[in-house]
Amino acid sequence: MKGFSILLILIFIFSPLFTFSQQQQRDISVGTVIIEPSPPPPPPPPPPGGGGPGPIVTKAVFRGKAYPLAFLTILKNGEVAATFFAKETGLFEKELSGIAGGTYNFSIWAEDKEGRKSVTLSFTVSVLSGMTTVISGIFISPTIELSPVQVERGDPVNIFGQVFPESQVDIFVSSQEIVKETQAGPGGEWELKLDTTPLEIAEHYAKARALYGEGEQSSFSQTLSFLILKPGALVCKGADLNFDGRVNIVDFSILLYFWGQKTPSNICADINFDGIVNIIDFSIMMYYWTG
Ligand SMILES: [Ca+2]
Ligand SMILES: [Ca+2]
Repeated sequence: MKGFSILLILIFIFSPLFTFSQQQQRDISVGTVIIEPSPPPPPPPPPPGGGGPGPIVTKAVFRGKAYPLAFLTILKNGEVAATFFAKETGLFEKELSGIAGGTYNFSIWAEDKEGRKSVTLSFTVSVLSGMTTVISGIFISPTIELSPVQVERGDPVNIFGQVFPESQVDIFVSSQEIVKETQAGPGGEWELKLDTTPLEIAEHYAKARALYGEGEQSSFSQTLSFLILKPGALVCKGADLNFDGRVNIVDFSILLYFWGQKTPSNICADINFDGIVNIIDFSIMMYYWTG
């Protein structure tokens, strides 16, 4: 959201570029500072009953990039104002009519074909009475998923999701700053097989951002966490140190054998993988005790 705020500020900086055409149409670009050309204005509605001025129509038009056939939701002041699907190209356009002039807080998010959600973009727009306000350049953030969410160091974590087709996707991994890049396919799917060898044994986070064309940039995706475990850790079965399905005196005797050892040769004896076999491992064992 921070990046998005900066972009909104940029929009204000670039506000002289907004076109206030003679055809009562106003264009606002959201998500990037690219001002898209406005389509020709629709012909004026035929006057009812012939003669007299037509009704004053106030409209907001939302236009931008999501994923092929993404399911989009627009909120107006926190309430659902429209739901619709993006085109197969990933582009979308939605017109909200029947709204009064005024300042609105609009939000928009997308759900991809797997039900994963983008982050929600929110922006405040002044809709002028009797005009069509076009909010263009909306670039919905990528969706993101991790699999598996815990691995032994050295095993890959697949990071994937959906985005506007053919976008470049930058993946940011923290707490160690690692930035990887991948390219989305024609269907908008993107994937990165992250090599976890350089990562510390700890919890890490991943998020993604998309770039398209010349400088169009989405906001960040949701941030997801994953856990890097010591190699061999996933082989262990918690407090069941001899893998017989029970936690009992046999496991306790194994624990005692390695008691006080740092990095024990039986890595499973260090049940919580904190580097030492001690009272904490014992209390975990008591918790899972089956007798
Ligand atoms: Ca056992
Ligand atoms: Ca321990």
